[in-house]
Amino acid sequence: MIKTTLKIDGMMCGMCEAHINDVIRKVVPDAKKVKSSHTKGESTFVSEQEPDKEEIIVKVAETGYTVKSVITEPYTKKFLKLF
Ligand SMILES: [Cu+2]
Repeated sequence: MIKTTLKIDGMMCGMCEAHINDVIRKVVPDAKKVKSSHTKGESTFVSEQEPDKEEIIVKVAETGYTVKSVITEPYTKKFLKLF
């Protein structure tokens, strides 16, 4: 699993967040935990494969926003062990 963090310019409200989430789901059909925050200027999601960064940047730009950076990192579920 890969966690992707997008730094995005131009999100102003919840509608913008929804637009970005829609773009992410279209470009990365298996994306899970899709979340966007206009206050942080950031979107995150988790997917099985490394996403196509170029396509995300292009599609987000077509929607009217600017991707400033794309960061991917291994996603590991955190387990809380109770004994
Ligand atoms: Cu908005």
